[in-house]
Amino acid sequence: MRISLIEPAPPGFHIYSFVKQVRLGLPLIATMLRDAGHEVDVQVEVLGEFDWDTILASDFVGVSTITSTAMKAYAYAEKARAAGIPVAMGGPHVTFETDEALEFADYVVRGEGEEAVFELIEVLLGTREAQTVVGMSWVDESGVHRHNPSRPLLSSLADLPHVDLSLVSHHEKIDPRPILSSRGCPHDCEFCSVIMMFGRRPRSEPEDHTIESIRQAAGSPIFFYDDNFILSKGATKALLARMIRERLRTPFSAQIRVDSVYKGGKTDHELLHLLVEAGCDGVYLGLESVNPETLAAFNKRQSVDDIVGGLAALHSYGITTHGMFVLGSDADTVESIRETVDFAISSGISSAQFLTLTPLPGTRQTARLRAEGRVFTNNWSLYDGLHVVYWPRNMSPWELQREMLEAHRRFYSPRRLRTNSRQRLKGLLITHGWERVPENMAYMRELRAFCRTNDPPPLSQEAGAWQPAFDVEPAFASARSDGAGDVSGRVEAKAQGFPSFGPKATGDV
Ligand code: B12
Ligand code: SF4
Repeated sequence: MRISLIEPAPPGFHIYSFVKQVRLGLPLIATMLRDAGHEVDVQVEVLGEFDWDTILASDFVGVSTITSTAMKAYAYAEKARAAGIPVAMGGPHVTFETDEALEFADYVVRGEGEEAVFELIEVLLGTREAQTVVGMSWVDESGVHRHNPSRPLLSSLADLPHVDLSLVSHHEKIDPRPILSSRGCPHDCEFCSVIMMFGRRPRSEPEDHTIESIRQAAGSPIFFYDDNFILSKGATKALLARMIRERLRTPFSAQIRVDSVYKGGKTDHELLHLLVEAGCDGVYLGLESVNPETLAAFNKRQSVDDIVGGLAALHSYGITTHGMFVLGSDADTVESIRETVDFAISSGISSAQFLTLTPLPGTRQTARLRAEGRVFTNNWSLYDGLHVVYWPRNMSPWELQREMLEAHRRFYSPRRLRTNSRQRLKGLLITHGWERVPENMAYMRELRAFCRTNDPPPLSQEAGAWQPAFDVEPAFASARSDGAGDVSGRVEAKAQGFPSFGPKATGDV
């Protein structure tokens, strides 16, 4: 079969607008399909414009999406479908918003797609019945949405091939080189969609496999995509020691929990030493907040002492830190947000993102906020952490929006440019630039007006009583209609008034 797999770029200007990265699901599936004899290409919009001639000459199109790219993904799915090509969608958004996605695609693969995609191809070739593909949802001849039972997670990652990034158009732009050595995380943060998608029983690939991927990177900088690179200290230490032993020292960055290097007053010097010796030059830390009540509300199981001690330990070994903060928990006030920003400024972290809490589909937190009637728009293009889309408990959405922007303004103030000037200049340009983009200015005007004319939903609402508040939903029509482009008015219409969140037959992957 001739197959095109595509991933849309996030709409608008974003703190990640200059990051040239791909999610690895499509390149991995492409590698497997190519090895099985299919002709496959992967197109990722952040790397370059789509080649629609190639896409529309395919026998099958697969579209991958997260929430912030969903509106574009739907538009692209419609475009391919209008050309008579069968379309399947996959990724964390459509796994949990399956009925919505089936309005634009013929098939939705929920959860992990490595096995399901081969069975789907058999369906397309007419050798298999759609209802036998576990983990797939589809539209039957009479237009009814059918949801097959969920597919269990892959029991092991050992049999997966090395991802061949050369299948991705413009792959030479990808920097740093991504490696994913594990899936899932044993923790249980309330806002996290990773555990809903990839599970709480972490699965790591065999060490040999990771070592081979590092070898293939041939000294190019690496970014480990693992949601939690230090899942098991023993295994991570063994991997790092082997990198050093086999002279595979290479600059790399990874996402870790700050309490991996410092917990309860104890610093893990051995781990820090190995990280540095193996080439680790930066870590991404989900610090979230220094408000202990926020950490507890998120079920983060990380103390402020862990944050302070962990940062000091990392900095003492010369490892740079990117702090990822989430503003707007039910325990947050304007004051506690400002304290978190004060902390970020004084803590010595090199770069930071202060994103607003975002009710991503599939999480416990989202179910709760929706049930409480606090999510006021389903314009997914706004779900990038830079737009407030729900009612916080102790402030208005407008106040939270203002605090988020002010947090970036303060962290990336021109006065602080002296220290780590390259990183800070980039941050300053992005965060100050964001507020000057016309569509963002229009969004902020609309949000402000919305907060002036609407009261927060009563706190007493029972869980399960969620009703979409269409009467108060602002259209945000001016914001982010760019994703729909010239493709379909239906997608734009969706951005302005989504249908209700019906009961989901899916979401239990
Ligand atoms: C790398 C990464 C990034 C990179 C690049 C992302 C990019 N190009 O979009 C950077 C750092 C830029 C980034 C930024 C952001 N990210 Co990010 N990121 C990731 C990360 C860590 C790894 C992605 C990956 O390779 N996964 C592993 C592969 C194997 O999974 P996969 O690609 O989803 O594919 C599998 C299935 O989904 C399925 N599948 C997927 N597509 C398709 C298509 C078809 C046809 C089929 C059959 C199957 C299928 O099969 C695949 C194999 O099993 C994930 C976490 C995670 N574990 O996935 C978060 C994640 C994708 N990011 C997330 C978010 C929210 C963001 C941000 C919006 C905000 C933020 N928190 O910072 C920003 C902005 C990104 C944007 N583009 O809008 C969320 C998305 C959740 C959601 N519902 O939207 C995730 C899941 C993490 C989380 N917090 O929950 N991110
Ligand atoms: S530690 Fe990170 S990956 Fe694990 S559940 Fe919490 S937010 Fe998700």
